[in-house]
Amino acid sequence: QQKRLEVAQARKQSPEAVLSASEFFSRDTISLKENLQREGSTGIIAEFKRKSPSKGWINQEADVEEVTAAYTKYGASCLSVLTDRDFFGGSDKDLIAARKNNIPILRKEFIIDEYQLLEAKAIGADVVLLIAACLPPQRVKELAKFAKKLSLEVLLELHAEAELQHICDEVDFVGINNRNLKTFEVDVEHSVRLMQKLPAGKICIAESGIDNADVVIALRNKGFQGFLIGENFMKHQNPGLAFKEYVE
Ligand code: IGP
Repeated sequence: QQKRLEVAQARKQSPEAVLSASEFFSRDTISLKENLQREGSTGIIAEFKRKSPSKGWINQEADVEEVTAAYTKYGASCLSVLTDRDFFGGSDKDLIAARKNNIPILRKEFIIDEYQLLEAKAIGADVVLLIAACLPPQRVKELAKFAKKLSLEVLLELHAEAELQHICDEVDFVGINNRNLKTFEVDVEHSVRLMQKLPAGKICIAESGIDNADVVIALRNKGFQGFLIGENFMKHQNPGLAFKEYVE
Protein backbone atom coordinates (compact mmCIF):
# COMPACT_ATOMS: atom_id res chain seq x y z
CA GLN A 1 0.00 0.00 0.00
CA GLN A 2 2.81 2.36 1.01
CA LYS A 3 4.61 1.49 -2.23
CA ARG A 4 1.51 2.34 -4.28
CA LEU A 5 1.30 5.75 -2.62
CA GLU A 6 4.96 6.40 -3.30
CA VAL A 7 4.62 5.41 -6.93
CA ALA A 8 1.54 7.58 -7.32
CA GLN A 9 3.48 10.47 -5.82
CA ALA A 10 6.45 9.89 -8.12
CA ARG A 11 4.19 9.81 -11.16
CA LYS A 12 3.64 13.55 -10.76
CA GLN A 13 6.92 13.89 -12.59
CA SER A 14 6.37 12.82 -16.19
CA PRO A 15 8.19 9.73 -17.50
CA GLU A 16 9.70 11.83 -20.28
CA ALA A 17 11.11 14.26 -17.73
CA VAL A 18 12.59 11.45 -15.66
CA LEU A 19 14.27 9.86 -18.62
CA SER A 20 15.45 12.87 -20.52
CA ALA A 21 17.13 14.15 -17.37
CA SER A 22 19.10 10.95 -17.07
CA GLU A 23 22.61 10.55 -18.39
CA PHE A 24 22.04 6.78 -18.34
CA PHE A 25 19.01 6.57 -20.58
CA SER A 26 20.86 6.14 -23.82
CA ARG A 27 23.60 3.87 -22.49
CA ASP A 28 23.62 0.28 -23.76
CA THR A 29 22.57 -2.17 -21.11
CA ILE A 30 25.12 -4.79 -20.09
CA SER A 31 23.67 -8.26 -20.48
CA LEU A 32 23.51 -10.52 -17.44
CA LYS A 33 22.42 -13.33 -19.76
CA GLU A 34 25.71 -13.12 -21.63
CA ASN A 35 27.67 -12.86 -18.39
CA LEU A 36 26.07 -15.95 -16.86
CA GLN A 37 26.63 -17.99 -20.01
CA ARG A 38 30.26 -17.00 -20.32
CA GLU A 39 32.75 -19.82 -19.75
CA GLY A 40 34.32 -19.57 -16.31
CA SER A 41 31.89 -17.00 -14.89
CA THR A 42 31.38 -17.12 -11.12
CA GLY A 43 27.61 -16.74 -11.63
CA ILE A 44 27.47 -14.76 -8.41
CA ILE A 45 25.10 -11.83 -8.20
CA ALA A 46 26.60 -9.96 -5.25
CA GLU A 47 24.17 -7.86 -3.29
CA PHE A 48 24.63 -4.57 -1.48
CA LYS A 49 22.19 -4.74 1.45
CA ARG A 50 22.51 -2.68 4.63
CA LYS A 51 19.54 -4.10 6.49
CA SER A 52 16.59 -6.40 6.01
CA PRO A 53 13.22 -7.00 7.66
CA SER A 54 14.36 -10.43 8.87
CA LYS A 55 17.79 -9.44 10.25
CA GLY A 56 17.61 -5.73 11.07
CA TRP A 57 20.94 -3.98 10.48
CA ILE A 58 23.43 -6.21 8.67
CA ASN A 59 26.01 -3.53 7.93
CA GLN A 60 25.33 0.06 8.78
CA GLU A 61 28.73 1.43 7.80
CA ALA A 62 29.38 -0.17 4.44
CA ASP A 63 30.21 2.20 1.60
CA VAL A 64 28.39 1.35 -1.59
CA GLU A 65 31.15 2.52 -3.93
CA GLU A 66 33.87 0.60 -2.12
CA VAL A 67 31.88 -2.59 -1.76
CA THR A 68 30.57 -2.73 -5.33
CA ALA A 69 34.03 -1.91 -6.74
CA ALA A 70 35.49 -4.84 -4.78
CA TYR A 71 32.70 -7.24 -5.81
CA THR A 72 33.41 -6.26 -9.41
CA LYS A 73 37.18 -6.55 -9.10
CA TYR A 74 37.01 -10.04 -7.60
CA GLY A 75 34.70 -11.42 -10.29
CA ALA A 76 31.00 -10.90 -9.54
CA SER A 77 28.83 -11.61 -12.59
CA CYS A 78 26.38 -8.91 -11.54
CA LEU A 79 25.68 -6.44 -8.74
CA SER A 80 22.34 -6.39 -6.93
CA VAL A 81 21.47 -3.07 -5.31
CA LEU A 82 18.49 -2.57 -3.03
CA THR A 83 16.77 0.73 -3.76
CA ASP A 84 13.93 0.21 -1.27
CA ARG A 85 14.40 2.55 1.68
CA ASP A 86 11.89 1.51 4.31
CA PHE A 87 12.64 -2.20 4.56
CA PHE A 88 16.21 -2.37 3.27
CA GLY A 89 17.75 1.05 3.90
CA GLY A 90 18.62 1.46 0.22
CA SER A 91 18.14 4.27 -2.29
CA ASP A 92 18.36 5.16 -5.97
CA LYS A 93 21.58 6.97 -5.07
CA ASP A 94 23.16 3.66 -4.08
CA LEU A 95 22.47 2.26 -7.52
CA ILE A 96 23.79 5.36 -9.24
CA ALA A 97 26.99 5.05 -7.19
CA ALA A 98 27.31 1.37 -8.11
CA ARG A 99 26.93 2.30 -11.79
CA LYS A 100 30.61 3.30 -11.88
CA ASN A 101 31.29 -0.41 -12.34
CA ASN A 102 31.14 -1.94 -15.77
CA ILE A 103 29.11 -5.08 -14.98
CA PRO A 104 25.33 -5.65 -15.00
CA ILE A 105 23.30 -4.19 -12.14
CA LEU A 106 20.03 -5.61 -10.85
CA ARG A 107 17.66 -3.05 -9.36
CA LYS A 108 16.21 -4.70 -6.26
CA GLU A 109 12.83 -3.10 -5.68
CA PHE A 110 9.20 -4.04 -5.27
CA ILE A 111 8.05 -3.23 -8.78
CA ILE A 112 4.32 -2.91 -9.40
CA ASP A 113 4.21 -0.21 -12.05
CA GLU A 114 5.71 0.79 -15.42
CA TYR A 115 6.93 4.01 -13.86
CA GLN A 116 9.39 2.09 -11.68
CA LEU A 117 10.82 0.45 -14.80
CA LEU A 118 11.46 3.86 -16.31
CA GLU A 119 13.12 4.84 -13.07
CA ALA A 120 15.26 1.69 -13.19
CA LYS A 121 16.41 2.63 -16.67
CA ALA A 122 16.99 6.23 -15.62
CA ILE A 123 19.26 5.30 -12.71
CA GLY A 124 21.38 2.92 -14.78
CA ALA A 125 20.02 -0.56 -14.05
CA ASP A 126 20.42 -3.43 -16.53
CA VAL A 127 18.14 -5.99 -14.92
CA VAL A 128 14.87 -5.61 -13.01
CA LEU A 129 13.16 -7.87 -10.51
CA LEU A 130 9.51 -8.85 -10.73
CA ILE A 131 8.19 -10.76 -7.73
CA ALA A 132 5.43 -13.26 -8.52
CA ALA A 133 4.01 -12.93 -5.01
CA CYS A 134 3.37 -9.20 -5.62
CA LEU A 135 1.80 -9.41 -9.10
CA PRO A 136 -0.89 -11.31 -11.00
CA PRO A 137 0.49 -13.29 -14.01
CA GLN A 138 -0.96 -10.86 -16.54
CA ARG A 139 0.87 -7.93 -14.88
CA VAL A 140 4.14 -9.85 -14.93
CA LYS A 141 3.73 -10.23 -18.68
CA GLU A 142 2.85 -6.56 -19.23
CA LEU A 143 5.66 -5.25 -17.06
CA ALA A 144 8.19 -7.67 -18.55
CA LYS A 145 7.19 -6.56 -22.05
CA PHE A 146 7.63 -2.92 -21.10
CA ALA A 147 11.01 -3.67 -19.52
CA LYS A 148 12.17 -5.37 -22.71
CA LYS A 149 11.19 -2.28 -24.70
CA LEU A 150 13.58 -0.32 -22.48
CA SER A 151 16.16 -3.06 -23.15
CA LEU A 152 16.18 -4.14 -19.52
CA GLU A 153 16.50 -7.85 -18.74
CA VAL A 154 13.91 -9.38 -16.42
CA LEU A 155 14.33 -11.63 -13.41
CA LEU A 156 11.09 -13.20 -12.23
CA GLU A 157 11.22 -14.34 -8.62
CA LEU A 158 9.16 -17.31 -7.48
CA HIS A 159 8.78 -18.88 -4.13
CA ALA A 160 5.96 -21.38 -4.46
CA GLU A 161 4.91 -23.98 -6.99
CA ALA A 162 1.59 -22.18 -7.46
CA GLU A 163 3.56 -19.26 -8.97
CA LEU A 164 4.91 -21.27 -11.92
CA GLN A 165 2.03 -19.90 -14.01
CA HIS A 166 3.67 -16.44 -13.79
CA ILE A 167 6.50 -17.56 -16.10
CA CYS A 168 6.16 -16.07 -19.60
CA ASP A 169 8.32 -15.67 -22.72
CA GLU A 170 9.34 -12.12 -21.82
CA VAL A 171 11.14 -13.27 -18.67
CA ASP A 172 14.91 -13.87 -19.05
CA PHE A 173 15.68 -15.48 -15.70
CA VAL A 174 13.67 -17.39 -13.15
CA GLY A 175 14.86 -16.86 -9.61
CA ILE A 176 13.82 -19.18 -6.83
CA ASN A 177 13.82 -17.51 -3.46
CA ASN A 178 14.84 -19.79 -0.63
CA ARG A 179 13.44 -17.29 1.85
CA ASN A 180 9.72 -17.35 2.45
CA LEU A 181 8.81 -13.65 2.32
CA LYS A 182 6.04 -14.13 4.89
CA THR A 183 7.75 -16.27 7.52
CA PHE A 184 11.39 -15.38 6.58
CA GLU A 185 12.27 -19.06 6.88
CA VAL A 186 15.24 -20.01 4.69
CA ASP A 187 15.90 -23.43 3.15
CA VAL A 188 18.40 -23.82 0.29
CA GLU A 189 16.91 -27.18 -0.67
CA HIS A 190 13.79 -25.27 -1.60
CA SER A 191 15.29 -24.01 -4.85
CA VAL A 192 16.46 -27.50 -5.78
CA ARG A 193 12.96 -28.94 -5.28
CA LEU A 194 11.14 -26.19 -7.16
CA MET A 195 13.66 -26.09 -10.00
CA GLN A 196 12.68 -29.59 -11.08
CA LYS A 197 9.23 -28.22 -11.94
CA LEU A 198 10.43 -25.33 -14.13
CA PRO A 199 9.93 -25.34 -17.90
CA ALA A 200 13.13 -26.13 -19.83
CA GLY A 201 15.16 -23.35 -21.37
CA LYS A 202 15.05 -20.68 -18.67
CA ILE A 203 18.18 -19.54 -16.90
CA CYS A 204 17.72 -20.39 -13.22
CA ILE A 205 19.00 -18.32 -10.33
CA ALA A 206 19.04 -19.50 -6.71
CA GLU A 207 18.34 -16.69 -4.25
CA SER A 208 18.94 -16.22 -0.52
CA GLY A 209 20.45 -18.13 2.34
CA ILE A 210 23.54 -19.27 0.42
CA ASP A 211 26.22 -19.23 3.10
CA ASN A 212 29.21 -21.08 1.70
CA ALA A 213 31.02 -21.82 -1.53
CA ASP A 214 30.17 -25.54 -1.44
CA VAL A 215 26.49 -24.67 -1.68
CA VAL A 216 27.20 -22.73 -4.87
CA ILE A 217 29.00 -25.74 -6.35
CA ALA A 218 26.16 -28.07 -5.37
CA LEU A 219 23.56 -25.73 -6.87
CA ARG A 220 25.58 -25.37 -10.05
CA ASN A 221 25.66 -29.14 -10.39
CA LYS A 222 21.88 -29.15 -10.14
CA GLY A 223 21.68 -26.75 -13.10
CA PHE A 224 21.57 -23.28 -11.54
CA GLN A 225 23.57 -20.65 -13.43
CA GLY A 226 23.14 -17.71 -11.06
CA PHE A 227 23.50 -17.33 -7.30
CA LEU A 228 22.16 -14.28 -5.51
CA ILE A 229 24.05 -13.69 -2.28
CA GLY A 230 23.74 -10.75 0.10
CA GLU A 231 23.93 -11.25 3.83
CA ASN A 232 26.80 -13.71 3.77
CA PHE A 233 29.02 -10.98 2.28
CA MET A 234 27.45 -7.93 3.91
CA LYS A 235 27.66 -9.25 7.47
CA HIS A 236 31.45 -8.87 7.29
CA GLN A 237 33.06 -5.54 7.98
CA ASN A 238 34.66 -5.76 4.55
CA PRO A 239 32.09 -7.41 2.26
CA GLY A 240 34.41 -7.20 -0.77
CA LEU A 241 37.05 -9.30 0.97
CA ALA A 242 34.41 -11.80 2.09
CA PHE A 243 33.44 -12.13 -1.56
CA LYS A 244 37.06 -12.60 -2.59
CA GLU A 245 37.58 -15.43 -0.10
CA TYR A 246 34.44 -17.04 -1.40
CA VAL A 247 35.56 -17.29 -4.99
CA GLU A 248 39.15 -18.29 -4.28
C1 IGP B 1 19.93 -12.16 -0.96
P1 IGP B 1 20.72 -13.33 1.30
O1 IGP B 1 20.06 -14.33 2.18
O2 IGP B 1 21.96 -13.89 0.63
O3 IGP B 1 21.00 -12.03 1.97
O4 IGP B 1 19.64 -13.02 0.12
C2 IGP B 1 18.66 -11.92 -1.80
O5 IGP B 1 18.25 -13.15 -2.32
C3 IGP B 1 17.54 -11.29 -0.97
O6 IGP B 1 17.98 -10.06 -0.51
C4 IGP B 1 16.23 -11.12 -1.74
C5 IGP B 1 15.34 -10.00 -1.72
C6 IGP B 1 14.27 -10.35 -2.59
C7 IGP B 1 15.33 -8.77 -1.10
C8 IGP B 1 15.68 -12.03 -2.58
N1 IGP B 1 14.50 -11.57 -3.09
C9 IGP B 1 13.21 -9.48 -2.83
C10 IGP B 1 14.27 -7.91 -1.35
C11 IGP B 1 13.23 -8.26 -2.21
